[in-house]
Amino acid sequence: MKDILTAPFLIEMVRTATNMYAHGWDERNGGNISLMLSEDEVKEYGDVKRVLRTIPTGFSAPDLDGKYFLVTGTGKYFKNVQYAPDVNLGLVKLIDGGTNAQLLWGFTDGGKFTSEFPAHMMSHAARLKVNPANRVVMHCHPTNLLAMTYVHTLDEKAFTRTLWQMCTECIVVFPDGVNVLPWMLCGTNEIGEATAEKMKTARLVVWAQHGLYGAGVDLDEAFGLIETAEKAAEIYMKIAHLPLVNTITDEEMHLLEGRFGVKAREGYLS
Ligand code: 2HA
Ligand code: ZN
Repeated sequence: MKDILTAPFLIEMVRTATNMYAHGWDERNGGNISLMLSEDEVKEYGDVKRVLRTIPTGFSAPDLDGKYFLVTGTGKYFKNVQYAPDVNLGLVKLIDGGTNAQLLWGFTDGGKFTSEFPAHMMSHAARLKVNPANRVVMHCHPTNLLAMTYVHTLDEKAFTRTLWQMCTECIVVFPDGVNVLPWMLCGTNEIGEATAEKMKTARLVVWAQHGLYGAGVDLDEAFGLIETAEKAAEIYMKIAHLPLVNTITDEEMHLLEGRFGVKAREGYLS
């Protein structure tokens, strides 16, 4: 059996959490990541039959029954993941229709998965229906996107169009746009269900006055989506109070669609 600390998925998870912290998106215990793994990936690195603890999830997710997730722990700091991955991360398998999670590795201090586990699992289920290759859900508190939710309308089309107009690459990276939830109480099944609903039509979901969710086929895609949207929000926060002289026109957006083979969200361009 190989040491799980040498597993490429674990190394990439640690690097990603570290990088997100370095970007200032995950102060204190802010943010959480979940990465879906196959039994084949997991079994090389541990005994998948040896259950350390069984933890109730507080929700059901029948579509995810039997799936494995590497996930950040509740109350844990991204800053510390690289120094103690076995304390700050856990590997769980969902059973009983997703109502229970078997802990197979990690959370060695007696901890458990993130308080946002419902939003993560429900989002995984939603994204898998859109793209069976989806593996990652990522939540964080990117400074400029958060700031933007205080000064910009939360209308999804308007919010998306503003971000697209801030950098040429935006429409190429997230042609599906960003969906937006109003402020809601975090850590609940309700915000989980609302997030999953929004994940049906976009890989980025803003939580107003809180942060952002991103989904992707791997950690790089989810990180890159968030990075690109946050960059656009940074430009917006630098220029929002200044007279706008130039922009990227819808005609130019259509040129980008053609050049990069992407299709902007239906009805979002004129
Ligand atoms: O886990 O970011 O939304 C800390 C959070 C909760
Ligand atoms: Zn948060």
